[in-house]
Amino acid sequence: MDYTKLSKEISYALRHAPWEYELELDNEGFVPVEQLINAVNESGKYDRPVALDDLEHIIEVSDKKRHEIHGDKIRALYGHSVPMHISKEPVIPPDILYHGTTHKALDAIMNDGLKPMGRQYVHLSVDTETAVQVGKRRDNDPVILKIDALKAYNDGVRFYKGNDKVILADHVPQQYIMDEY
Ligand code: HQG
Repeated sequence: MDYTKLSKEISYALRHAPWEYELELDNEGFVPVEQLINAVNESGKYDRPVALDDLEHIIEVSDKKRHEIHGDKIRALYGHSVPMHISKEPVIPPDILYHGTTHKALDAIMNDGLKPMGRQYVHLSVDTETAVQVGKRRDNDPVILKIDALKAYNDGVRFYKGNDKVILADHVPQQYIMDEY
């Protein structure tokens, strides 16, 4: 079983294109696990049928907690771009959060703040290691921005739970982007 391929396909289905799998997300992004498994198995692109154990295995061994099984349902914890709004649990952020990005995006970010771009939320990291990992997807030497998160929260910016390393926000105005770490 190619678990990387399966994890990517699940993320694609649950974050970006549930309709391609005839899935309907509820307002927190959940779908019945059984429906997801059946949909993935229809393509027959794995060396054997995908089972619940495989999804549990991916969640357990992954370096990032991308998905969550709750009862008989599964969801992506962050990363959504679907048109329907996925509601996330509000949280009070820590004092400081980080965001790893590219040198290319820096001027625009310093002008407009952090915007969700193609996704529903801005993705922030709880530590610099995670931010570096995020930034390295697009820039070998990423820019790590330091966010004055608690101040932003106290001024009315809303934050939400992603996973233990990722916190989401609607928009982070540029005055809360303190400096490069
Ligand atoms: C940038 C992955 C111009 C932003 C990661 C980022 C994460 C702006 C890009 C998760 C901007 C959006 C999300 C502005 C922000 N002008 N560019 N005003 N504001 N940007 O992929 O945070 O492995 O949508 O800096 O690890 O990179 O898939 O967001 O570079 O946790 O599980 O616009 O996805 O997780 O890119 O990544 P993305 P992201 P997975």
